Amino acid sequence: HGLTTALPAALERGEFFIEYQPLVHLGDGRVHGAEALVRWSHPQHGVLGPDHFIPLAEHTGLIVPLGRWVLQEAVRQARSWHEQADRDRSAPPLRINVNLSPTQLHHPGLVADTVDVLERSGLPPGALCLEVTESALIGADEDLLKPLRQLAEMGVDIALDDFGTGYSNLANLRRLPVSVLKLDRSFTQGMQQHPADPVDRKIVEGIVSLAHSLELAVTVEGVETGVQAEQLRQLGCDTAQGWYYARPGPPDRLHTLSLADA
Ligand code: G
Ligand code: G
Ligand code: MN
Ligand code: NA
Repeated sequence: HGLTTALPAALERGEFFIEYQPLVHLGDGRVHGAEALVRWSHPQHGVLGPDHFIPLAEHTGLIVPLGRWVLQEAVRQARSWHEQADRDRSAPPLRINVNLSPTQLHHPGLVADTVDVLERSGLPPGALCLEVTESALIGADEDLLKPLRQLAEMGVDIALDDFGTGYSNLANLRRLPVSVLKLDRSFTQGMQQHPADPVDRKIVEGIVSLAHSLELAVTVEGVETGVQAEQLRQLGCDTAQGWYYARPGPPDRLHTLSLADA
């Protein structure tokens, strides 16, 4: 594959950039934070989404330096939002979500790199949320969980991404150092009609009730309409993300959005 050999050079040439998609509180629509989503501005192919190069980067190991770059860049951006909010005495400080792939999870430098990035930026650990897919943690042993546990003890939030697609044992949740469930967008799709599909309703109700009893927050993904947002709010979901609020975009927009609701 031609892209394989191009990846390390692309990282060196600074061809990657990050778009930010807001997360909002379902209760009042205030901006809660943003998810960092990496893109590659390819000199011939134009802007490529993560599906075009993350699997390759995983396969070749480049995901480790690339992931470190994303973390550093996103954390620095979040720190700059915090500084703006301080200056404007406005909106509460925004939080930043960063995706971790399975290879990064297995990499021995994860905790040290994260601590280093946080310390150099001055962002409080509590403002960072690392997203790990549910499938990456299925059957995870203590060795794999230990770094996540260490990060959680420092105050970093760990979110279970694409939750509900991985067939994980719900009782297993108790064992994981996670504080957020990100409900997969297939559940959101089931909320398009009003009233929603009764089975989807029951499932979301059950997940929310279990999550809250374990003191986990629930974020819903892929919200595209007000009907979905309202039904998910009524079911007790805490925060939401999706095109209804905003598409992924440049970082400057986030601060403006959060000022607008201050
Ligand atoms: O917008 P979207 O096409 O950005 O994202 C597609 C997928 O790519 C999502 O599943 C998302 O979790 C993943 N992704 C986006 N950015 C990153 C990143 O920085 N690291 C990793 N590992 N995955 C990412
Ligand atoms: O990490 P994760 O798999 O959750 O990445 C989020 C993915 O979902 C990205 O590809 C992002 O562009 C996409 N996305 C974000 N909002 C919406 C939405 O409202 N609808 C759909 N179909 N996709 C979305
Ligand atoms: Mn994600
Ligand atoms: Na997801």
